[in-house]
Amino acid sequence: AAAAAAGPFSLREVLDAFRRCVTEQREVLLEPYLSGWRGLIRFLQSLGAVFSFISKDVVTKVALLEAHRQQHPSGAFVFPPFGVVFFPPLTHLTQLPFSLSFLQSLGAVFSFISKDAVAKVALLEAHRQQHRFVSLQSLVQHELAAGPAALRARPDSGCRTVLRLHRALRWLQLFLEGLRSGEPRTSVLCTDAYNASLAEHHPWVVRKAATVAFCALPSRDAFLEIMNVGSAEEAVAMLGEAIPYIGDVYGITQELFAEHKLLDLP
Ligand code: 1Q0
Repeated sequence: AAAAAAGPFSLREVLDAFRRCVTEQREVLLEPYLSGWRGLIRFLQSLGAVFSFISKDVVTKVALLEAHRQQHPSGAFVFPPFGVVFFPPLTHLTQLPFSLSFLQSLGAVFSFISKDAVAKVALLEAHRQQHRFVSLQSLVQHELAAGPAALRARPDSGCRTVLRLHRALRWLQLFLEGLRSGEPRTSVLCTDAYNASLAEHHPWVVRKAATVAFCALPSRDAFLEIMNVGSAEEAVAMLGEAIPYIGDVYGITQELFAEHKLLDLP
């Protein structure tokens, strides 16, 4: 597990983890479930790192330009490339810091999402070790034993935490299906997947922030490359293999939570 935690993201690892999840008795094993999530989080962290790398670079350039500007206070400076890519359109040097803070806030959104996922995985890992839960079913059974009211009142229950990841897993399934379908605009794929899954559970401000951040996602080709499984064709083939396993884990969890009326845990 320690070795698996290092190194770059690989879709194969995530696929293997979700494949190991479901037993013949249709139980969802917690250990591979959490490893699958750890693999996904690594991917998300690398996105956050890209943004913070870019914004650090821009910070030094802004400082340099700011020094120039102060030396020549009257000089208007046109920056078409930034103006095209970022809002607000940049036509004057004094606007540069605003574009920069936009870039930094994108990085912040991605690191916010990954911090939330990291915290949830860590909480579940602690529950798993403390009670030696093997499966999701045993976790649910154990927490329900105290009664549904007590479970609903707990902000740190394993069940409500799994439910958050479960909804995000649906997003992942839809997003990966979209990538496989060939649609080149990842921001559209991601937004559609989000609107059909997580969005209804998030407050307005989170929905807006997420939707803006999605516009900055890498291209489809870049995604297929980041998967680290070879050519674009091989990546698409592996997606075809991975999606049913993720769908299976999602479906079993959905049924389990519906059966115990846990789908709306606060
Ligand atoms: C690829 C781009 C990643 C986009 C991730 C999409 C998810 C958007 C999430 C929106 C913001 C969520 C911020 C947290 C809000 C929490 O309040 C919320 C509720 O929790 P609570 O405790 O307050 O009730 N938390 C959640 O809803 C959980 C969200 C977890 C999101 C985990 C997303 C993991 C994504 C991994 C990246 C996988 C990309 C795989 C692509 C593979 C192809 C190379």
